[in-house]
Amino acid sequence: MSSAKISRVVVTPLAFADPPLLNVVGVHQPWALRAVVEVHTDDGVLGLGETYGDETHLARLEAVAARMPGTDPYDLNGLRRLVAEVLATGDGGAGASFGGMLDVDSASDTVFSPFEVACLDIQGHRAGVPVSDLLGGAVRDEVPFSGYLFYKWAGHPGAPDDEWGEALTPDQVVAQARRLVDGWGFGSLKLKGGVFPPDEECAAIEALREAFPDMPLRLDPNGAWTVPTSIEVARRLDGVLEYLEDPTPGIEGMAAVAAQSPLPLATNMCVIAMEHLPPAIAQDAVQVVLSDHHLWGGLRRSALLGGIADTWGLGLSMHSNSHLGVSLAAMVHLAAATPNLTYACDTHYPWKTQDVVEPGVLDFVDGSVKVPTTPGLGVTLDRDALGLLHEQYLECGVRRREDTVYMRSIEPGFSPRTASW
Ligand code: GKR
Ligand code: MG
Repeated sequence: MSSAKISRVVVTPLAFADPPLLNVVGVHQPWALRAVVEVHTDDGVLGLGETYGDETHLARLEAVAARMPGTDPYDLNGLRRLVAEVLATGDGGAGASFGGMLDVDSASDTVFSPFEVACLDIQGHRAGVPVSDLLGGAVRDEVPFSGYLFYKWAGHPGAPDDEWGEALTPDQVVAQARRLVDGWGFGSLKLKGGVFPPDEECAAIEALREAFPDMPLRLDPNGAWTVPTSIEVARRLDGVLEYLEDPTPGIEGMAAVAAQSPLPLATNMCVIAMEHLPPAIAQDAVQVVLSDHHLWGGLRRSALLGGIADTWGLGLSMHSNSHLGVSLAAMVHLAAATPNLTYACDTHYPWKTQDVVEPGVLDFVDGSVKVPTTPGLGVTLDRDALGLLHEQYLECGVRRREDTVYMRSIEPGFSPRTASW
């Protein structure tokens, strides 16, 4: 037992402007939702966490937050039990779904995660050490990220064009890549596919290869293709991609592709919880797993995933969703302290124009973020920005991520393209 007790927990839902980024299930809404969790202790320490902001998730976060005062910020096993107890009595259904693409059977990992991160932030502040030290120590001083390319419209329908402009053709994708490489220094690139027929997306990758001869490249159609199409693409892009991410849905489908693919397959869709690892490993369905502390139950469980991946000879990369600086800080500490996380991590960070942490700490230099060495996560909440993004949440009317619903408001006949090419 430590001497500190949790005195107060505040969950603040936030909305920040998001461009019309296209994917297999539709298009990003004008507002992306997140929630920032503040855990305060009776000795005046504040810990931060960040997670999804969908309303079902928020209700669960609130229910846990209400039960945390009086508990010990070092007792993470107790926190896990508390989350399980609260979820067992809740009425929001057992599972969790975010954006129509990521579905998990149990919400306990996603609900636990931001509180665990906040408790680790507290522990770091009290001990005077960075969170990476609590995870075993940083094995790298900076964490490389990949530039995340999206097909996109010039602007949201009815709104002025955004600063990125349209990206629907291979040339426009290359122009977007130049902007990401020139502005942030990224040394690898990932294209979000599943938007156009595979031949067009392969052409975009080939155009990127020509424009950036030495750049590691990835393509992720979020399960848009059948098994035969996936094998065809893998053969076409052999020697061009460092890995092909989720070409087809499901562990069995991925195993059928992997059996004939010259390229390694990666996933953040068919292996997204511990229970998916045994069947995926048994079938050799994937060669690279994308970790994500928001989904896998926090930083310590994600570190455990790193150990499992290492034991079974799986590569390890990191997944991202639209996020703010508290999440980025946690991702950086985790990646720094995970020796076998050797692929550049994904991040949506360049796509946002607003943040809730004070600037400076998480700047990208040569595509990497320096691991903060100050106590805890190393980031400070900007209270004015938090207030503004909360006001935006109250005003915007978006209460859950619904890429398909939004797309149908623009193209009424739209259907998600899962396994459709
Ligand atoms: O932001 O549209 C998006 C992405 O497609 C995201 O939702 C995915 O979860 O980035 C993710 C991925 O790698 O699949
Ligand atoms: Mg993916």
